[in-house]
Amino acid sequence: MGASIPMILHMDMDAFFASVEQFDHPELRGKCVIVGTATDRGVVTTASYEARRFGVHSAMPAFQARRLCPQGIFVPPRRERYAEVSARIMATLETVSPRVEPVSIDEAYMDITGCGRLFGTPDRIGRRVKDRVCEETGLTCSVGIAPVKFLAKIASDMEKPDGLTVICPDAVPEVIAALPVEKVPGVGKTTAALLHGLGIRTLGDVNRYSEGQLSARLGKFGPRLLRMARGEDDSPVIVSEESRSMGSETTLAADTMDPECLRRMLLAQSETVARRLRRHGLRAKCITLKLKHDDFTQITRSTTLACPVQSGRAIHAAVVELLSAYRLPRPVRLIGVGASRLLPEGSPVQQSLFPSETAEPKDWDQADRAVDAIAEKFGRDTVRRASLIDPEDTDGQ
Ligand code: TTP
Ligand code: MG
Repeated sequence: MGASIPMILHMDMDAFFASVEQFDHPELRGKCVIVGTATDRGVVTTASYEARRFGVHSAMPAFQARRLCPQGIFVPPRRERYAEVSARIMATLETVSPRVEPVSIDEAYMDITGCGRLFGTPDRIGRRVKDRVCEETGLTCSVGIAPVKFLAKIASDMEKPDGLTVICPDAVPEVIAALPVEKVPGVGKTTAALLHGLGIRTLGDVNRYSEGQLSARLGKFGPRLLRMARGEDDSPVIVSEESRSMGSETTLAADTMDPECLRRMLLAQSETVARRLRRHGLRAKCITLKLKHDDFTQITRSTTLACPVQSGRAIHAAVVELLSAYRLPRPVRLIGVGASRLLPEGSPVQQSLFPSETAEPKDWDQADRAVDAIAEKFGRDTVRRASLIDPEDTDGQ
């Protein structure tokens, strides 16, 4: 397939919450896992594929799931953990193509147009995405690839779980002709019933109606449905900078030009950002300094590091260098550190030929991890960098 043909990839994790539970608790693997609270009013958030065989599914009342699958093991949801794994998945996708649009906790679109030169056929790109996600998280996902977004989403659902479906441009008319309307995004129960009433069973059947006829019955969705029936969908993959960065910023108690005070603020913020990176299993390649002056003018300065980092010390070194290179024209009101171009910590790191101040030796990693472990056990304030301890704190101790 040529590089100029648009290709969109849709990735959706398999039984996401349940798979994370099975990964974290090996004794649950191969079992009927139902994520949700088992109370009378509880609802199933998702179920492992083992439990789905008994008819258990998302949004089902817990009592009904229990009746259908008495051997089902109920596990209460741990949303923070799922968000953590999700961040790691999204960062992993960005190692394949930077054009990633996360759309929910467990799914994302990627624009892989032109990736062929680097990674080969769509099939090989899809395989690579699945392999990388599995290497990073131990979980399986399903991938669909098609020339437009809505077909990529439909494709990722076709061979779930652990699926990989590629719809080549040539195959689009055939897929549309056979696609039950219930599978089309935006077609719920009511719309499906209405379409069935018109004798429309597959997306291909929609082509028998004019835009006017469809609008009269379906409102604004009519023309959209007709475009999909023709294989058209011009919705782009939207890459948001926000989802690809982490930051910490503080408005100062009093405006200042004192570099020592600013460096100290940056150290605490660098530690915060570093801790979040480590918690999410990520490293950052780009560090940004943000300053707002007392007149509300704002500047940002960024640096790209040779070696992606996740330690507070390395982030601080980079951001202090940015601060030193900037001549403060007036007092500072707000200061912040940002980390972007995030990579999963397992991804291969290109070794720097010229070790710089911001290179991150292994022993820093180990020290940081030890600090994280203590902080997790005894609370964040039990361990702090010496330069962040206010001398008055230690008085009389
Ligand atoms: P889905 O991707 O819809 O479902 P899934 O990943 O569990 O299963 P699969 O994709 O293999 O069919 O949703 C992702 C997660 O979102 C899911 O694991 C749990 C959560 N979720 C809810 O909390 N409530 C819901 O009603 C749905 C559908 C999902
Ligand atoms: Mg899913």
